[in-house]
Amino acid sequence: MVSIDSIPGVVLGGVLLAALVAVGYLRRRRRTMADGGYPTPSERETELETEKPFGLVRWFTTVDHKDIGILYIVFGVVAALWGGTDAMMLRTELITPGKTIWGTETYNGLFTTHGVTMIFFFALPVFFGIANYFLPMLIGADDMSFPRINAIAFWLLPPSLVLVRGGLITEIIGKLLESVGLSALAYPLLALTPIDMSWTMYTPMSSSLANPQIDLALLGLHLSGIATTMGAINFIVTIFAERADDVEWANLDIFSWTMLTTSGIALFAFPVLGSAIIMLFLDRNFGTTFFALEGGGAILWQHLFWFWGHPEVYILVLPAFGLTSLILPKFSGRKLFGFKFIVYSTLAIGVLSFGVWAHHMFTTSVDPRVKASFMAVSIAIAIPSAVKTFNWMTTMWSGNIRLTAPMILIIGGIGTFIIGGVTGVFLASIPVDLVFHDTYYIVGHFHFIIMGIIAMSMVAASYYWFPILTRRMYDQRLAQVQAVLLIVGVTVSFTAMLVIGYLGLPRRYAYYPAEFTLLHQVATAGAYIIALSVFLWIVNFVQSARTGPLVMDADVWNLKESGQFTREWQWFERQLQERRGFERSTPRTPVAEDGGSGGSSDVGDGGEGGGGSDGRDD
Ligand code: HEM
Ligand SMILES: [Cu+2]
Repeated sequence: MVSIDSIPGVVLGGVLLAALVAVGYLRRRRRTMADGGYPTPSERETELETEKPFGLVRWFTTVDHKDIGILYIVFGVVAALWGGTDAMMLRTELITPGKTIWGTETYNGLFTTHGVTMIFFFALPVFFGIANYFLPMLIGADDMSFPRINAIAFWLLPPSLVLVRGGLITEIIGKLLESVGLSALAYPLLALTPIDMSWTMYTPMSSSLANPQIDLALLGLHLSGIATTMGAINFIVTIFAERADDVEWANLDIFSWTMLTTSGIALFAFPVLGSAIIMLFLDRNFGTTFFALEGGGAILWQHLFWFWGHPEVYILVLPAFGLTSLILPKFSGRKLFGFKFIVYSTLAIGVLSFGVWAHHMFTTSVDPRVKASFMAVSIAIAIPSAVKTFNWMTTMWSGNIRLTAPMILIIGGIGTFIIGGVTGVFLASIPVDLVFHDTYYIVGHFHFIIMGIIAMSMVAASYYWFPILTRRMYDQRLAQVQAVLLIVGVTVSFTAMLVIGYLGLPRRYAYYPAEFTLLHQVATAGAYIIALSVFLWIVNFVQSARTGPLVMDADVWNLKESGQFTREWQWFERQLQERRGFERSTPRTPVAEDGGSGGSSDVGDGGEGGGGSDGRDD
């Protein structure tokens, strides 16, 4: 055994010193970074070219809202690809009625991890990322109110994703250990298999399954809930406290309004889920009886879960509404019609969303008179949603519509939202729900919203703000093709599911009667089209971010014409001007950051007239 005395003092001293130097170095680097507090005048001057640490250190230590926004978005996209792989595996299994590739156990694991990953780690993080990047700019703030909490909230997510999805990873590590003869170490790892209780985690199944991975997943979900709550508080405080002097409530932009409402809902919903998860954890491990028969029973879990679960769907869809309301007018050449009513309807949805949870429990033993009131509120919530839809249509009415990729996606999103919403109104009606409950109709319904307006508005935003994010332009033709493919894929896949459900096939089964084969194959074909479009989006995004034509004129979308050149674009214009000024006085070497050839065109042609519309042909 090596004892501490046997290590030479010089070595210990050296290690200690190296550690101190590293800490000091990091601290010195950090001092020059915006910490969102109160910058000194000299810091304010260098705001645009703030020095940041390089490489990984920068990304691990950043507290800048734009960097954190990008981290969130990248994380969300990675999670979506992982959850999307699950979806593709599910759909592939369903190509034939019997066993195609995966058996029932794997299938059960897949639809659970798919649902959990998409809901917790894709949809919300991406919106939080978009909001982190753009919301401070839209309201004229320097940063979020609590930049460090912002960073912590993000960094809780990767560990929670690993905790939730650990089963697969531990299985691989366990098998590896076993193969080199370390069975003792491998055994506990192999005991963790992917969770298969569905994303709703209904008791008694979730409380009685032996798999210890479920406990880890519960802890992971709890952690992600803490992260979301921290993020929500940050958005609320930022919108209240950091608005520029000329940003009143009356002219607060629509995306910030929806983020404010979403954060408000999250603030009340997530603690309930967090508590329920802890109760379930205690039931599983410490013999409490919250959800046992002699305690609250299985229905208690459903009440608590859906008290979070229904508001959650609005937490996800409100930012999508916000992006729709924000982007649509830009390509309609008109101001958003009925701004005030869109804000009011957002707030109305925020309040009503807490009064509808039991529509997920229409087939349970809940008192029928109680259910009837939930039916009434559920149908009522269609009204504010319809207000928005009609306002969007009116905004487009006799507008000067430009079918750019973001606009195609926004229109597609409105269309899918109408289908998802109308099928939802049917489900809100108790007699109809009794027929459709737990059939593919449900899967079709919520995917029209989730893969429809929610995913489409995200992709639309990625194109719309692409120049700000990368200072380059993407391939617009490819983007239009991608947009159309996404709309076609979603419509084909989930319409087929609505029909399958209408014919009465229950969901969550790996095997099904042969007469559904054709419809299932159509749904799978649609899913492959979606996958293709996602692939094209990634290719276009990554490739254009590296080598796309540089943007010279901040008014990429001709927004000045219709008086909609909003704050984030003005910020972008200042950035471009700064850079050009900077570049004129300091000639750049060819290895400068834009990378050789691209860099020179940045300085060339004296700016204004030339660029901006590179590659813009529609
Ligand atoms: C390519 C896109 C997608 C495809 C093909 C797809 C497909 C599926 C399939 C086949 C199921 C299982 C249905 C069953 O077995 O009963 C499912 C369930 C689910 N999906 Fe997706 N999905 C996609 C995208 C998404 C997205 C983006 C989200 C969320 C933001 C999402 C959330 C869910 C949820 C919550 C469930 C319910 C899981 C359950 O029933 O326990 N999906 N999806
Ligand atoms: Cu609901």
